[in-house]
Amino acid sequence: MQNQSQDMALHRSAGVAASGLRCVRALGLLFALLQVGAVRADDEEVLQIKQAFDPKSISVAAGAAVRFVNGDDVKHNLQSVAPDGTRTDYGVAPPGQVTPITFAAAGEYTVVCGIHPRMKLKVSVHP
Ligand SMILES: [Cu+2]
Repeated sequence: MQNQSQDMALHRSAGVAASGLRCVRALGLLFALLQVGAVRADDEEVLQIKQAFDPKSISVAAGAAVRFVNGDDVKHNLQSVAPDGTRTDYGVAPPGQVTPITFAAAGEYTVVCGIHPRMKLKVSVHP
């Protein structure tokens, strides 16, 4: 009889431990999602993949930094063309390199690759 109640207590505590673990996992996932959200909000990321930008257009607030991640196995170049036509060259990025570009003023920018002429990204910078 005593053994039976001990077993019951053991089962109950195992159940509590399992649900506690599930709770911790859920919190971890929520935290990860919040972190992704935080990154997206003020630090947009664009992937250079298969000799294209992914996504092909983004919208960011003035002053936001966009991280360009070379996810290809070839070198890429980054040049931003401002609304007034001013071109800024950010050099050549080897595979895996992350290049941040800050868009200070509002307007429609284009980011291109000097090595692959078909690579184009539209950046709408809002105030
Ligand atoms: Cu390229």
